[in-house]
Amino acid sequence: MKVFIAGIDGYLGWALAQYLTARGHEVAGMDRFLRRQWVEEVGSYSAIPVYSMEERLLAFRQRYGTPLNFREGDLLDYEFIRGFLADFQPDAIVHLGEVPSAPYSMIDQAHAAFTQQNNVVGSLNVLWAMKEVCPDAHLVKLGTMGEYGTPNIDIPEGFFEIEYRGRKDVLPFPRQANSFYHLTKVHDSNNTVFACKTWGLAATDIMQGVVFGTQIDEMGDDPRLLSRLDFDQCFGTAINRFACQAVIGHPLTLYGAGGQTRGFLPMRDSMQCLTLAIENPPAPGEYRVFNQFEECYTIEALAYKVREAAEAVGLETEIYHYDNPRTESDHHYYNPDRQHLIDLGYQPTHDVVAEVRIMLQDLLPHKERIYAKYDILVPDIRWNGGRHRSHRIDEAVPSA
Ligand code: USQ
Repeated sequence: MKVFIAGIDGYLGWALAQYLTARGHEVAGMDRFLRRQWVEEVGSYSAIPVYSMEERLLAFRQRYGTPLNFREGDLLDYEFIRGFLADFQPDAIVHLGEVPSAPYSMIDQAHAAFTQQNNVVGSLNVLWAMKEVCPDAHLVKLGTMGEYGTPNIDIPEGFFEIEYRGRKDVLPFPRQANSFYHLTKVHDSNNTVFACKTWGLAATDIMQGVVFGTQIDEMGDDPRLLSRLDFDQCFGTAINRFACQAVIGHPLTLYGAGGQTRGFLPMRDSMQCLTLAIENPPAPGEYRVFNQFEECYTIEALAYKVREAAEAVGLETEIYHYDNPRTESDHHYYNPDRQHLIDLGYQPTHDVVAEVRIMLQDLLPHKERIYAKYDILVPDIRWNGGRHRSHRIDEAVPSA
């Protein structure tokens, strides 16, 4: 199949380009390298060095024996995205080209406005370009489990049957996103539903949980093919941050009580799931939703798993609770479905500790590089405005 990836230079995009090419798909992609700039803006860099796109493209051609069809450009530049899609005529478009960070969107008005403009208008441009130049393509749109928030009832995959005042209907499950970033994904979902209904486009909206991991097997040992791995408060997701903290002996930063429960999945499972969605497209006009995660854990349980993996490679790790910079519930019910991907053959990896051990081994050679950013690991971006650094709210959690 011909697969177009928006955001191909990012954490997932670069890995997906390789995963798909290794399976015989023809891949094209675009990026404006904004992720590199945002991470620099918040005072950090990737723990694993990221090579220039020229070097990445060369390594790609050497490993896979085929060039990657890449163009630099912005989804906000409508003529650019329309022209690229018109030329490439993809069977599937995987849209990963958004700001992925809740804290970044909460820094101040300018960052909230930028995140909403970039994500919502960029996605709208993809929908319009599809309608105009490749209406038969399948859009695989990266949403987030965070669209649903943490309701006190089970979370279905996108829709649920509801009875109200004696009448029944199947309606979108309520969205209760908890940051201006997560809200962009809700707005994207609404626009995508509308485009499918009105123009007959086909789309899969992926409600993805929190991804972690440094590599997929396809990357081999060429450092130019590795994905980035962020650990700052904005672009580092929880387990990735914990693994980097463990490597340099920084206490793991649990926000609040640590009872926040989320669905998590290793990068290799994310690749498997996105590929299943691509290879099993919906019918024209269909909008479907996949909840995409391996298993649900509390953040505290994950911190213990990271500590267990760290101890196995000889690293002593402490876990501290910090006052939560986010406004979120840290004890709540959480029971989302994830049947659609299982029905398509998704086989979860199931071993978080083993995956974290691989991460630690990949990160240890970059210990000095991570250590140089020791001072930025405690968060200071607060959901209620302003910035001040979180403080410890208890003594270290004792050894299990
Ligand atoms: N957390 C900590 N300590 C940390 C970092 C995070 O306790 O050092 C807590 C947060 O308070 C939160 C949970 O861990 O309760 C998850 O935080 P996160 O930063 O790993 O993930 P989140 O902000 O929710 O966003 C990430 C991705 C985003 C994606 C989302 C999926 O950055 O793009 O949409 O995961 S989900 O969380 O299911 O909405």
